[in-house]
Amino acid sequence: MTGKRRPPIVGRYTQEELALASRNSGMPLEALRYDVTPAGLHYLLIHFDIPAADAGPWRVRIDGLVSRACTYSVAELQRLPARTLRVTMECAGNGRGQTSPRYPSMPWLEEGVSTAEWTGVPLSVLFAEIQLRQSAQEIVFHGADRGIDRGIEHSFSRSLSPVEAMRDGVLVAYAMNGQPLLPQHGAPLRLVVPDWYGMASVKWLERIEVIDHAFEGVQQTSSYHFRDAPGEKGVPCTRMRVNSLMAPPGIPDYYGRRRNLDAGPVEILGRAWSGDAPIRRVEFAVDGAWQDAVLDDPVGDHAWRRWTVRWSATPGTHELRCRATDETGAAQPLDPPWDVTGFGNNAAQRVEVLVR
Ligand SMILES: Nc1nc2c(c(=O)[nH]1)N[C@H]1C(S)=C(S)[C@@H](COP(=O)(O)O)O[C@H]1N2
Ligand SMILES: [Mo]
Repeated sequence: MTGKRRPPIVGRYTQEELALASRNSGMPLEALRYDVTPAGLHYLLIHFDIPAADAGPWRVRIDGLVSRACTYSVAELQRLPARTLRVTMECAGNGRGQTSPRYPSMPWLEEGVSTAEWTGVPLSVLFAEIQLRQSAQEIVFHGADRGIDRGIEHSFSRSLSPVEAMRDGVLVAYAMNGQPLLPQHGAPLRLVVPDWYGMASVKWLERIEVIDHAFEGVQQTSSYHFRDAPGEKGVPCTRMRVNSLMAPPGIPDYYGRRRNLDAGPVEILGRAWSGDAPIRRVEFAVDGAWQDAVLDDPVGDHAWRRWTVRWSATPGTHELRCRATDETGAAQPLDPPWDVTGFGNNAAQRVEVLVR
């Protein structure tokens, strides 16, 4: 399934981008102060409409190439062994709004990332009782939300290989930060795939289907690929690239959100994450002069790492930046990496400040 791709945009934002940006809120960067993002501040990405869903009658069906098909209610899942995991989730399109030309889609600047504590049943626990048939090749996770993209009507569905799906930490989650899932985060059930970009964590999960071929849904083969040129097959988006953000210091100007602060010592706080490996290093720059930030101890295998740096702010206009490196040696680029549909922009953040 391919469908028609939209032509790129240079310059002013469109009415359609504004409508998407109003529906899909980002995490305000001052919320970087929280280890776990309060549920109401967690970023949102909803392709279609939030489906009407009552936890009581909701069932998730497991079928296809399995030893026996079965369905679970939310209450039945809650009686199985549970696991709670702190997971940093980032939208693969985060940073798209800072690329040019940009693909017409959700125009995130940099705020499409958050961390939550998800509770649910490990998928490996569910599949301990249901065997995959020999011919099983992929496991498809179907959401209940439906819409049209590039002229093709579909439900939001994504697949994983059995090895990825059974990986430690992959959950069918029914709670977020200790509360039942909110409607916008997939109530009553969603998949949570730690370390991967957010599109893998299918919300409003109603069916888990085991198939004997490569799944070719719109959200699998047409979208969520890194592509250098239109028409290329591309490379699937999977794990989150190394990335970091700082909470902009000082106070903002209302309309431009430019930062103002007083001269003198200031502590800058931020977070760094990577879906590939632990964070090794975070650097911070004032006007292009880089120094190492101080890393806090890690707080989980799948969660962002807090960092701080002290800066003696001197009067004038300055550009602050931060950049992380993970244990594979991958570091954030200084300029946005090129991608046709604007995925994976992990360029080092820029914050302009006026010191008084
Ligand atoms: N069913 C369904 N699942 C979905 C989506 C969706 O639109 N429908 N959006 C995906 C994308 S692109 C992201 S980034 C995450 C966002 O999860 P959140 O809104 O809970 O932060 O959900 C993913 N799961
Ligand atoms: Mo996303």
